[in-house]
Amino acid sequence: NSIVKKTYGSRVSSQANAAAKQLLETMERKKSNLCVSIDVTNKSDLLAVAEAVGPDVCLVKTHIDIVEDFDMDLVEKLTALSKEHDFMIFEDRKFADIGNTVSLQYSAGVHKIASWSHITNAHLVPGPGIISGLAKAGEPLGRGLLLLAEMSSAGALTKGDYTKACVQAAKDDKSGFVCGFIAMSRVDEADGPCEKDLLVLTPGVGLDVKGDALGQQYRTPDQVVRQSGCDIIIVGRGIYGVLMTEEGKADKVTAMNKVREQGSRYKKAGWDAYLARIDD
Ligand code: 5FU
Repeated sequence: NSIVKKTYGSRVSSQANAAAKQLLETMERKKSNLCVSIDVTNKSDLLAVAEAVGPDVCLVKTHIDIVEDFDMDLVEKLTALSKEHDFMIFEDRKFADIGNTVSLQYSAGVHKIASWSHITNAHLVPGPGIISGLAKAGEPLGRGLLLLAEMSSAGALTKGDYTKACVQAAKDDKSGFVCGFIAMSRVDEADGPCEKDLLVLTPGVGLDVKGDALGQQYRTPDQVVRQSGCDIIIVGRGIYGVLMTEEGKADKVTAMNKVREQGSRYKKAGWDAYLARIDD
């Protein structure tokens, strides 16, 4: 009865959270456990990548505060693409303040994240008040929250008792607003089967390189999904990285074709790893 043996579709009915339910349905329908992380600094590139990989992904992840020409038109266009191509949106905001402050950061300001992002995430450093603060803004809108139980970067302090406390907080959350984790492994089943069905989303995924110059560490979709039991692979530069090269900047059309190719390559690798996991 371990979660890693269940199909994504069979887990839909055990979700208390509307966003998690919709995400698992989308994964099953599109046969995709791929989330693309579009970490580009202008609107047109962000929308172009979302358009190119849209058909292959279940989720698009943003860092909305890095977009230099951000406006609500970007949000409207991204939302339209999410409907057209059937993907959800995850703002990787990594909230980390007291409940009252994060509630405002989530709902107000320039970005009004809660109004358009189906899923967001938070560190548990401030204690469980951060969950209640975010829930105040996100729950009425049917949003979902992921706790950062583990990180992919070298030397991360998210380990041991801290990771365990994140898992416990997710299990203890009665509201159903917490729907999973950012983690490198099946943290919710580290000490045996978990009654609550939670999602594990995992960044630090790459097929061609092992890391970057700033501490990022990559593992393959097979290591992440089959060997470590995570649910969703998050891939950034492995997919859109060509846009950052001189050739990519000079010839956007060829570059976008490469982005599309990498999207379908990672989609297949992620899904093959999942099929192997439920079959193993
Ligand atoms: F929580 C985390 C983490 O532990 N590692 C990460 O890399 C989040 N990330 C994000 O995933 C990071 O902020 C990037 O947006 C993305 C990884 O991008 P990459 O280009 O695939 O390295």
